[in-house]
Amino acid sequence: MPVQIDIRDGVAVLTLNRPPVNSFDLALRRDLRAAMAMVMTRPDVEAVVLTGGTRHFSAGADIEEFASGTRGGATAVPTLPDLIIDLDQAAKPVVAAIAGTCLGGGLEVALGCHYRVVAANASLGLPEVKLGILPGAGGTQRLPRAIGVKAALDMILSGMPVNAPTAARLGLATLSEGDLIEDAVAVARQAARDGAKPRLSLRRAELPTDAGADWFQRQVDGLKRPLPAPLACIEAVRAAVELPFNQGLQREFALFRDLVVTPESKALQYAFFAERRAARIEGLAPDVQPRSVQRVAVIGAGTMGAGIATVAANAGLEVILLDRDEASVRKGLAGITKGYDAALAKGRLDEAERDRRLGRLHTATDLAAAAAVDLVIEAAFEDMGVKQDIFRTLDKVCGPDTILASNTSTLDLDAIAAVTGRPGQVVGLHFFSPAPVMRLLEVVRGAETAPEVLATAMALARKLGKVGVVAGVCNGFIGNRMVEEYLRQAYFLVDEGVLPWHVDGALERWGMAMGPFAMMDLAGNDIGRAIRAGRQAAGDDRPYSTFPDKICALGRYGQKTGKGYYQYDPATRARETDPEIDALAQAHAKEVARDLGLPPRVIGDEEIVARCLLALANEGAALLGEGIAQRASDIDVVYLNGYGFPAHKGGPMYHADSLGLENVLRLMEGFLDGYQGQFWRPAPLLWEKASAGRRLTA
Ligand code: 3H9
Repeated sequence: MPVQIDIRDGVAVLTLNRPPVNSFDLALRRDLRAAMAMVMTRPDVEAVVLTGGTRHFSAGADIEEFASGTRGGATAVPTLPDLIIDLDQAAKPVVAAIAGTCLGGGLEVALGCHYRVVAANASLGLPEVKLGILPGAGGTQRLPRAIGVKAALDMILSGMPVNAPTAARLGLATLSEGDLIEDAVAVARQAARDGAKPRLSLRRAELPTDAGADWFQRQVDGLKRPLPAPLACIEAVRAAVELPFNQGLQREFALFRDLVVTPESKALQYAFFAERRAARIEGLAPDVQPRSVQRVAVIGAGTMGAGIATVAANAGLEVILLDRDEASVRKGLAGITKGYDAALAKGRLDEAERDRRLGRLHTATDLAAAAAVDLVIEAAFEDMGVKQDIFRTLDKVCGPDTILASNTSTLDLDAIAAVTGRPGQVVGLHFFSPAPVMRLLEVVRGAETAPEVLATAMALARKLGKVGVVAGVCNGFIGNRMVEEYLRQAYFLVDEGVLPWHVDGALERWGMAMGPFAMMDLAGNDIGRAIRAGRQAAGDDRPYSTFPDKICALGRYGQKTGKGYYQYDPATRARETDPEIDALAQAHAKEVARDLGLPPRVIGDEEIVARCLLALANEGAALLGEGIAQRASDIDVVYLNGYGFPAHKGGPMYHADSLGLENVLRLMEGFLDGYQGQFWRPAPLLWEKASAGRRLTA
């Protein structure tokens, strides 16, 4: 049964039992309504405790229902708001006993209860804004009444959960010191004795007197991006302050219904499920189990290696950080310690936790130190010879069950695996920089990678808090192979007279976190040059703009040298346009125009965005067709988590689908006659799907 009922000496304990996460689908809503009606009429029940087990009180409304329309959907009766009104209006006291996640509609249910008691592992939040919606079951009306308007809007706009001590400090819940259910039952009994049923719906939501009349407008002005969901969140909380409770509820639900069908929300809902789908490995036999990974060695104590070691230590793994000499490992460890100290200073970490993490980090200068680990992650210099040497040695010194992983971003994993006697135990783990921050982890499956090893790598990604995406072997795997085409177009645009800041501006206005030139300044223009040189050496003779090499020749490698396509404030790293770059770009475009006889032409934002993004989608379709990615949505997950693609646009493949593949083909056909038009031949899969009237992401 979705709701289990246990009557304990006058208190009915209702346990939500809808695996995996107690999301409030229609079945759970109906069953909870029936259970509530039943216990309200039973004379031997004087109060109710509502709980959800130890891991998930509830993950909120069932997101899958949003897409399924009215019948059986989020608006089918009883709706979540209906159910919460039942709880609020219940004649007997209702206590929410919360352990684990209590999110979205789950927290709204708890807010509808008269009391809330939380276990130490509780995490409470209203993440709806991340799905492009707002809390539509009273959250925007009750939370401000529970913890004040400012704190409530903060939680609603950030979508970030609070932990149990914070919830207690905010006055959202009482912290259970012992057994959660026993404590909640005690609260319920006391309330029954007192006849107390404090209802948030009867409280007022007021702004503090010092907030000022234009407080809500300032919240709107302060939004990073005025997307529909955050705007509606502010409007709904304003209604909590300005309208009677019931009218506020109606306003909120009307806003919810409008939001749930916006393109932004649909893209965000898609992204939510795409991320979960990415965890599944196609064709994996059900009996394949991941191995346990407790001890890892990281080879290379540079920025990437130290970052990976940090991620592993943070996740509770024992780590050996290895490099050729003492000075290098000491430098790596010092960097890690500095990072922890900075987190400590910002209050993100306490001293005990920092010391625990540092205690898991060990250093060594001999690869033999990796003999007994479960997994080695090589993050040495990006050079095939260097990597093959390391793998040859590792193969000799490591135990037969040790998995050998490479963090290569472009090199042929199979050629690395081939120098070992255990190619089945070799896998790619391509972290993105900075490793502790970036969520993406490309898990590269070599031709011989054993299913168990792949499953272990994906399980490890989850343990490390990363989003693992399986990729096949090719130059650049999923993300960097596609970005090459994106950058190619960006540089071609400069060839045609568009200034770098204009290209970046157009894409950033469209929603990218960073335009391609700012991105390369961050990654290092010398790194880009080395990758291009590697490709050319491997026989890639496709045309490329000479502009980036000209910039590199000036030593303008990007942020690390203070200058790249922009100039950077040494203290703040704030970027500024540089007249020198404008002049260079103009001179470069003149040269190209003269050499190729190009007619002058004005290129606007629309074309810039279309060319850069469709180059991504076309290459994505190519690699999907080749089987490098398992599914189109995995490609989107890569771009959303590794390349600053805006989540509310769903990813490059979803974006192409949103435009309509026929329109995409039409646009590409238009570019075919333009400058370097040969790059606009549609990938066979794109052509196929468009012709069949299908989508890439279906
Ligand atoms: C809302 O509440 C709206 C209301 O305000 C108004 C209504 C009128 N629905 O993430 P996991 C599935 S909006 C449906 O791997 P974890 C998920 O797809 C909701 N399905 O586990 C996966 O399925 P599968 C606001 C859901 O332990 C499985 O559960 N709430 C939902 O790493 C396991 O998920 C949120 O935004 C859902 N709500 O993390 C919270 N949640 O196995 C969304 C999960 O088939 N959820 N599933 O792939 C989460 O953040 C995480 O899932 C959670 C667990 C932290 C709960």
